[in-house]
Amino acid sequence: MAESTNYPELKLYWLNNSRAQRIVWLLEELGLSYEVEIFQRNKDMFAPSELKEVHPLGKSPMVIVTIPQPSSPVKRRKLVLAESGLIAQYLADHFGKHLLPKHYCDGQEGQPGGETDEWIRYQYFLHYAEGSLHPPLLVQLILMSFNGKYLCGDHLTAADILMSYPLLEAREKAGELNPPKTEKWSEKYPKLWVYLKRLEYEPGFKRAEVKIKELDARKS
Ligand SMILES: N[C@@H](CCC(=O)N[C@@H](CS)C(=O)NCC(=O)O)C(=O)O
Repeated sequence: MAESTNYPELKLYWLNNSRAQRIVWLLEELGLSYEVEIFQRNKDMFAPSELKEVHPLGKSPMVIVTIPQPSSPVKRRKLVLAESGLIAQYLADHFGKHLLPKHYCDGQEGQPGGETDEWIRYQYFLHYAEGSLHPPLLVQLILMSFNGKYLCGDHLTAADILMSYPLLEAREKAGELNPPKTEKWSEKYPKLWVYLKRLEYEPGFKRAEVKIKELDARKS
């Protein structure tokens, strides 16, 4: 991110072993500089109550965006973003146009029904990642219904980043419950298997893995 003092400052409230991992990926993917405040889960696995001081939801991820507003009397606007979907949407809208599919078909800008299929898929997955359960079978069926490399076509979008966490976790859990089961995953969900491998090869994903290891090693 630009070093200019007129540029928004970003702070991620990160909890170990949590959905906040994918926001690390998103921030790395966008090449933004950001501060991280680290929270460790309590023994009961809940988040420490201090997170409620950031936002009443008290869960991670949360992001605070501080935007300089030199002409206003307050000088700075502070936005507290909770819910992964909102965070992903806000960051991609403002800092990551390359992570957005084309919004409207040519000549149909702003018209209901003028949206591209990719845009509708994008919106769907942004909401689906948290709004519904995400059984691997359903995602496998969705992936089989088109030939793109990613959920919304041939390019990575913020929707892939949001969906990565529940899907990778489901694959890991399948292995934990019954180790040979992950092998079966590749046969049972071949498209999903290839898709997840593709996500894991993304340079931004790899950068996020390094960053998450570093955050895990740091004490709050
Ligand atoms: N729908 C929220 C869910 C946030 C959430 O449940 N975060 C979990 C971590 S994966 C958490 O903070 N758990 C600790 C707690 O519930 O105390 C989102 O997508 O951001």
